[in-house]
Amino acid sequence: MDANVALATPPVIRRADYQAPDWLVPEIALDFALDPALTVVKARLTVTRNGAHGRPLRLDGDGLDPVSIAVDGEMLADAWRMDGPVLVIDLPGDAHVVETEVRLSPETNSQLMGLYASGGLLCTQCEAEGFRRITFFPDRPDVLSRYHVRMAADKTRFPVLLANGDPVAQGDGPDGTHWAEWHDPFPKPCYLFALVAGDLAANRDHFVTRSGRPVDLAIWVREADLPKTAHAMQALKTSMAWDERVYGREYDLAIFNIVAVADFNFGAMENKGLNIFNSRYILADPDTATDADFDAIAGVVAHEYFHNWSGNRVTCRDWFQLSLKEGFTVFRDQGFSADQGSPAVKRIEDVKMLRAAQFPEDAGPLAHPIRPESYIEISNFYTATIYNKGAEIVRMLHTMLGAARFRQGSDLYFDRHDGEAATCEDFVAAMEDATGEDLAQFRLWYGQAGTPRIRADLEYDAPGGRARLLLSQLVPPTPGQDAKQPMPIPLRLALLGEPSGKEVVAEQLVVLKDAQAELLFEGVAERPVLSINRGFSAPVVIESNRNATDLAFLSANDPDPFARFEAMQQLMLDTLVAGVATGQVDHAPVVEAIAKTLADPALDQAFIAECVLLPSEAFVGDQLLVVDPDAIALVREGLRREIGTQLEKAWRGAYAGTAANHYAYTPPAKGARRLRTIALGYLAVSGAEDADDMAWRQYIDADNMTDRQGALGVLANGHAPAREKTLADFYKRYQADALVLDKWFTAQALSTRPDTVAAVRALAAHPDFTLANPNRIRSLVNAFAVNQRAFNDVGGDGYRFLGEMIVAVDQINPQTAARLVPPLGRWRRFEPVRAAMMRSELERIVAVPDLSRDVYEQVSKSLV
Ligand code: 0A1
Ligand code: ZN
Repeated sequence: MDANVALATPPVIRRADYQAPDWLVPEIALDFALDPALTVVKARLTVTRNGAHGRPLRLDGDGLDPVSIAVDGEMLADAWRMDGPVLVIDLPGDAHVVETEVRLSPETNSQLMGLYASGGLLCTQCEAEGFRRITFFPDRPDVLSRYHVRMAADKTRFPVLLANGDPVAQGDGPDGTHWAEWHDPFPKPCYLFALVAGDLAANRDHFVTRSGRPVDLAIWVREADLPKTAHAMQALKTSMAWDERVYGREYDLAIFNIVAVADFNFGAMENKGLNIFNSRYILADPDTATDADFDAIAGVVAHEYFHNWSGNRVTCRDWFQLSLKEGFTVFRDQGFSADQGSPAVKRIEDVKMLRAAQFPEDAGPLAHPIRPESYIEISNFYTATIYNKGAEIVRMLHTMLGAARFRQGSDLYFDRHDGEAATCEDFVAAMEDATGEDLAQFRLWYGQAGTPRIRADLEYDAPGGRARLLLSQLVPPTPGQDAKQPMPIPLRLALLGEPSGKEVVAEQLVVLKDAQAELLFEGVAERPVLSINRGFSAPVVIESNRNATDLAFLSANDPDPFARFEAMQQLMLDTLVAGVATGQVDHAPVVEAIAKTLADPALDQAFIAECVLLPSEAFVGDQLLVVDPDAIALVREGLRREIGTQLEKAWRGAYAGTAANHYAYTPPAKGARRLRTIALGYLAVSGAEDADDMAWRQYIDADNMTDRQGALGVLANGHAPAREKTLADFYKRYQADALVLDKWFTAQALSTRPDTVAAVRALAAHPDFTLANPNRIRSLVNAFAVNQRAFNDVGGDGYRFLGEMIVAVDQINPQTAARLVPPLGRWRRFEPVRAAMMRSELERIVAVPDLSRDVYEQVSKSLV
């Protein structure tokens, strides 16, 4: 058995082994005879030898059988061979034309990589390595080609035929078919190739670039969904203008198409001139999409659009450089979203996301630097570390250089590498060359994994009017990296005088470069309180000697909104952690701080809403050496109840003050809706008799999905008769709308009720549940796995359920299955009984024969 496992162990790809491609492909012509059951793909590659070597041409394939192969017009009989899935051809000269033909079956492609069928459409997904499932090709991002695409299909079933670039010709063919030709003038790596065929309708619009070039915009959806595309279109136009203004980047083709598909592994894909989206990031109207959905749509539309420069015009040399395009593009979309609404609230949301998804990754068995050293399956590296920590690292450059110099750096990067496949090193070098800043030590951020812990202790000598700040940093060990070097940590900090609330030391940017540092401040006339890592200037954990009084003071007085939120979070966290450790919870400081925040007329409701929420059970667990989910739930629930009961009047006031009026998608109206449901949640835990009734009224009277889903979420946690009534009504109303039905599954999967595991098992057998649709899997299974109580149910059935799902989904869609593994991978952090159950679930999975590389990598690494 061990020998078999060793034999079957998939190869490890290493960054250090990078070699330039042996052969380049400057031109490719593709010809598709499209049919869901049997599609014929003919490819014509112009290949040129790259450098002086005698090596053969190696073309990647995955599940492909060559039907025919020709070189320079001659059919080859024996000058080719298969090396596993790779087609190897010996070529005598330095330039040749290679033609291949393969057959595909899109309708049975359940992995959703390559060419596949979704709801009657045919579409492609090629990033990272899906193009090799369509045709034989050197499937690596540093081979850039000009694409000519011809496709033919049945005209009735597939009236719309789209590919990258510009349409150049179209016409009718035999037997009810028609055809179209597209040409993309920009050389691109094959992961950016796309085509779509189907019965689609377009929301069309228009944009004129700042240099006066007209661009036709179209969002393609099923005809019935057209009314739900207005928000995405608005976001597209706004992001095009934003990228011109903030980064000086203009769009470069005459057409920009977006297509929405129902079955999609990730969020969306930036194929050149033809973005393909998971429909959940396009379709929205107030009745079916929440405020969070609207925000996410704008963010993802912007993200994919911004990739046209950060990803497409300048692409990645190899997949180890993935964060070059993803981290930078997330930073860009975060800036865009911040500019559309409240920058402070956006920053809070981004940091919460980082803490929920990336910090645990950085602290667990799958930790990796933003530029990894090795992988088994690259799809597993589309992680919160590559994306969100990657964005934080770009943000630190922005903070240290300042906006103007950062812009000089990004201009130089785009100019220097336009049309090239670049590296993270190229990005840092451009920042350095444009600004003269020495970024030698900063490069450590690209190679070292783990979240740095910063110790910050402030001492005050009152008679001398002196304050001394002792700073130190520790980058914890991570798999394969035992010893770490100190990194530059940019900390925006100030000292606030207590009680005046004035800055006794004005804000400054301190870059902690060494393991330890000491800062002295003179002339400090008032007791100072430390405000540090303002705006979350570095993605680190801060530990300090600030007590509950200091934190409460900051939560009421810090002029930096993020720091103010953060002080409240830290106060809550300290209270909860102490509660778990001692069994005693001192509610008063938290209750009082929340009361003050609720009553502060200077604060907007969206910001208040963020401040008054307790940190999640998962985040509390992340602070502890040994996680006991029952203890955490008990203490947190107790604190929630106190906040609800003691502040009942304030919550009623907040609820009344945010009473539903006519729906508008504006920052104040969004803030009101958010605070309203939070107030309802506190009233519900306080045991207020009318809370269930209020929730039902909110649900039934709502003129928007935010209020409706909010009320459903509150009711889902309880046992009131209104719960079943609401769930049944929701199902009946939205049964036909897959994206809304996902919310029905999620509301139940997130319930804090003790019977949730059984309920989720029953939902997995519901006729509307399917493993064929990734959104539906995520709505139930991924949601369940973040539900700390149900997933960690002490009987162990939550772990078993997830294990069963991983194995079942792996047969259909390995990428989606692999994304279910990390919650089990956290086993080491749990108390021994649960740790043993989680571990044995992973062992059961790894013993399953024919596991995908995707799941194998995640499970085997989680067991080490
Ligand atoms: N580049 C895309 C993410 C993406 C990656 C892989 C995919 O394959 C299923 C799909 C999308 C982005 O950052 O938006
Ligand atoms: Zn991206």
